[in-house]
Amino acid sequence: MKTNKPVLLSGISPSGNLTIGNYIGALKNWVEMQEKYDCLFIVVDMHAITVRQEPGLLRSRCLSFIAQYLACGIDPEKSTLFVQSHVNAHTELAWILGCYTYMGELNRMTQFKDKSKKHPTNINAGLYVYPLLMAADILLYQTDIVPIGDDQKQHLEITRDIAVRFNNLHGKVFKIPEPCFPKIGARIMSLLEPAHKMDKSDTNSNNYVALLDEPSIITNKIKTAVTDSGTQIKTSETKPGISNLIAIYSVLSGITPKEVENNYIGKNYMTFKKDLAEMIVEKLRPLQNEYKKLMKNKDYIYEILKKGAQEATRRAEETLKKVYEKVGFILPA
Ligand code: ATP
Ligand code: LTN
Repeated sequence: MKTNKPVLLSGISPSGNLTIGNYIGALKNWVEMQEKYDCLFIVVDMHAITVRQEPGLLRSRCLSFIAQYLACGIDPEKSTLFVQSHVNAHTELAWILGCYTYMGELNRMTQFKDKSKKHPTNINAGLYVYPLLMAADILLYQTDIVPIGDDQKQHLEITRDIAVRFNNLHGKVFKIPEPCFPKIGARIMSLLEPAHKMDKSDTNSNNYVALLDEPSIITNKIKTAVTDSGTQIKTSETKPGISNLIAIYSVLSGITPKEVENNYIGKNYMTFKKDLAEMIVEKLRPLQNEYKKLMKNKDYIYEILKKGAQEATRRAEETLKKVYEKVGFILPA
């Protein structure tokens, strides 16, 4: 499936429930970029186990995430879709990259600090070296562009730093990837705590709208979402709650935040929230129907994953071989 198009790669970890934050920050853009780029999309199950997972649940969630990628519009004929643990080269390259990364660099990662606070009894080494595995995901495929939300900025920067360091020592082995952030919605905030980002592993499910939430649940969650004091439907730095809802409305309906504000001049929060909930329900309905159909045909999903892993392995091995040569390993005869 390798073409002359620039390579685009991104991944989501199969933890929690995919949310409209993941959709807006990642999936929606992936779907739109499939025409212009040679895309690889990964369910990064190895990243997921940096936080304790129940094995059976992880397995079914991984399959469910793939079905949700497909239901959102990822086309397996155009893009390579695969599960991280199916391609050995990711962990193999991650080890080598670790030998080209300083602890001081890893110590600066804010996601590590945040997750350590959230899971104080399980601050494991995997969580600490998480950025190395992400760097391997990206660098193995000579990736040009990585669409991500705002929270992943630092991980992309460290990937670039490691790649530049390796290339300076050994010659041009890795392409230096560029990040790509959505113009609106790079950071969708939590519904009840709009100072924090919407998080798919949040223990309080009222903080997010999941892609698979029932209509009545969506309506309820939007109804109880925190809005700020005042009555105006207007974006403002001092009003993170309503600003977040306007951003969600804007991206999902395809109109600008300004147009949303103009449509709601003189109307109250309740009317806005009712319309927003209806709009989300309608937007997610076709996706949910497609998801249900796909989950009835798991053989089809396994077939896509098999093809995806074969294609990804072939491409990843090319880079890994170059790396092995450069660092001085004897290649098997
Ligand atoms: P977890 O809570 O399980 O760590 P998460 O919701 O942060 O998960 P990730 O798997 O870390 O999700 O992210 C998948 C993709 O979705 C990334 O590109 C990330 O930047 C994007 N993303 C996650 N949350 C948001 C958000 N609230 N707004 C915009 N983009 C987001
Ligand atoms: N760390 C990312 C998920 C991720 C990723 C990647 C994103 C793992 N590997 C490669 C882009 C490219 C996150 O969103 N938590």
